[in-house]
Amino acid sequence: MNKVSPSVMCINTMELKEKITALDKANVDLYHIDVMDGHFVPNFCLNGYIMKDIAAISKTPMDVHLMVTNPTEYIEYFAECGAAYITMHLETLVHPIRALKKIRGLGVKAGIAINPSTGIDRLAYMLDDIDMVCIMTVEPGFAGQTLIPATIDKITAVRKMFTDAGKDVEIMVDGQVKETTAPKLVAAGANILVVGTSGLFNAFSPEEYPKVIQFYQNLV
Ligand code: S6P
Ligand code: MG
Repeated sequence: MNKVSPSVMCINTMELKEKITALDKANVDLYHIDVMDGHFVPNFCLNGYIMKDIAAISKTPMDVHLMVTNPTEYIEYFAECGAAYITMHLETLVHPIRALKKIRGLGVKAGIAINPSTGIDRLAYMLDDIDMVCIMTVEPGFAGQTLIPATIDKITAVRKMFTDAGKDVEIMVDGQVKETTAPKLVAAGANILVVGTSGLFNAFSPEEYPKVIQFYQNLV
């Protein structure tokens, strides 16, 4: 069964409580917390305050997607805010293995995100240290973009790299995950689906969440 991680940046802040309540009722697996610094990506976004607000009303674990230039400086902070996964961009890391070990050392799952134009070769040297690879299917920074088709083969290649080495890994996909793209992404090897404007909030009403979340969870 796949995990579904609704992207919290796509929720109108004024509707946060009602949307989280509806999503919890629909049995979502995670909440996806996008953190942006206005430097690695040209936008600003969520932070630890909203994680604490969510944790006050929900037991659903959160995955933190750090789109910041210096992610290693914030590992303890987001662990303390309750992250179940902390994901850093490979493009920002000079010493990724050290950073991944630091995340795991805090009892948090360690993730690496890769931009659409970034190759996967470096991953081969850190297979033992990665719990999750986040394949960006759009350039990071904004919701509402169009999936870049070449990223789908990258999912297959990452899955094969870990399987060939006899290693387990979770593969997250982030960017225009919706009813028509999700089947291809899961078939390619993804098992965590970040759903935002296209696949959830702009497409379905809260009454429809249980049905659509189940659809994504059951894709094979
Ligand atoms: C984008 C961010 C994502 C978006 C998500 C939105 O940089 O990392 O998590 O929130 O992709 O989904 P959609 O359906 O609007 O592309
Ligand atoms: Mg994201």
